Amino acid sequence: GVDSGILPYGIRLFEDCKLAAPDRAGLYLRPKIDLAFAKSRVDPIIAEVRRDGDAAVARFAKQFDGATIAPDDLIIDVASAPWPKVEPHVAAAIDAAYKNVRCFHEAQKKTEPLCVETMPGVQCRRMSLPIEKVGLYVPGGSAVLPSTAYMLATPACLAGCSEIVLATPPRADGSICAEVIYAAKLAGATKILKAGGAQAIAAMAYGTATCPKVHKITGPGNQFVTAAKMMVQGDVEAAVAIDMPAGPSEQLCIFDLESEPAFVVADLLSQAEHGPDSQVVGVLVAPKGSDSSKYLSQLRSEFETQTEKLSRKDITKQALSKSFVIVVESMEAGMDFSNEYAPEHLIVQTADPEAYLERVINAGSVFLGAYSTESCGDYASGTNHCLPTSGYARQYGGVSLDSYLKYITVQKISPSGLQLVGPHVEVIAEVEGLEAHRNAVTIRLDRIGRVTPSL
Ligand code: HSO
Ligand code: ZN
Repeated sequence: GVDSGILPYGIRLFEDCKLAAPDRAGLYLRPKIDLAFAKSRVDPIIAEVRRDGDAAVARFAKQFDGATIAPDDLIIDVASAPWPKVEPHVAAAIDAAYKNVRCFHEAQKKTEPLCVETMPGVQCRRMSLPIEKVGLYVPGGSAVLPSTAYMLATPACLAGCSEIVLATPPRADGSICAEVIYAAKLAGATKILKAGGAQAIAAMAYGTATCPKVHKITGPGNQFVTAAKMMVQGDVEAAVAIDMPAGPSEQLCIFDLESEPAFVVADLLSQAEHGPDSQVVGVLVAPKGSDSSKYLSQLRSEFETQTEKLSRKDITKQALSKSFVIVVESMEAGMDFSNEYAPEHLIVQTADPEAYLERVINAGSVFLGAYSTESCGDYASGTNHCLPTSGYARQYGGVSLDSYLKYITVQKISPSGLQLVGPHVEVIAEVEGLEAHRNAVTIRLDRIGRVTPSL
């Protein structure tokens, strides 16, 4: 790769046609995160919460958040809590966003339960049931995220979960941000746990005197939250599921020499500002023989003018120093690169983006066209913003209604159905040497008779 210094803030620049395969493969990797270190830090926290329950959670609130909270005051019962004071225009915006998110997730309900007759008299069904108790993690830290509260709670509530515990770190005065409480109440969370980090994950996974034990934990978080989620998922005593491992936010934006440079840069910066470990990737489609140098210098000046105005410019610049732009010769090559990288967000800012949708293999969420900015998906268009990062878009989709459902199967076999399927069961049971299995069929067929006599 070449570091030509054309782009600012240490954003690297590569030309696809000049990359050796191993170097290109290196670009598919994310900035390294030391999860082993995170695990070594969270292990004792989880152990302490298991041992001391609420008292430990309160101690960690003091230690990590600087908040003094009594052990019996860690939970807010959302239904009986008053509506918090939120500025009217903020409440109106959250209401509108919630309405769209609810509308899109409600449409994910499958109206018809699945029912198939595999043989006459052999009926197989599948139905969905809510996971009874779920835990949602809403990060605090450098930004307050009411949007994550409604992104997680809305599908949980629509799915019909009866206990929806939303954990979020308290502020130093022990309080929870009013907008987060507002969003939690609007979207149907039942409890707010005033705790963050590994201690929140442990409290929800094992339960404490005040925090109900949940069966699944969803939501993003820093490396310690992620490590804790992975630890409790691996503990059979917790018997808890998680949505997916989460890493820093990321975005891959495909654009060409006709794309508006100001829009491209604005989108990339919107993800870079999330955190110092965020990574953004620009993929510039410039056919062989075209001159991209003028376009790249426009990108440069957009990066400079837009970044310097940001209040989070320090965080943003750190993320940009881990980011890069790659010039490819065709849209196909751009899509191939994106599929290998498997971005959390894929933005396609070229003409006729719809034509390339069918080429998407790996991406968490796709944004088509110059006006489908990622911020809309992050907040208000209706899609969920809890999405697979770190290349997990290869095997996971984002949070959806399904995240809070489990599918169970049902069957009903009539006597004539048993006459059809039973003889096959007898044979396979015999192959497996499981006589009692075979007997369970034989005892019945001996009673009702066989259609075709057994051999
Ligand atoms: N882009 C984030 C979600 C978010 N953005 C929350 C703003 N607030 C997910 O990667
Ligand atoms: Zn975002």
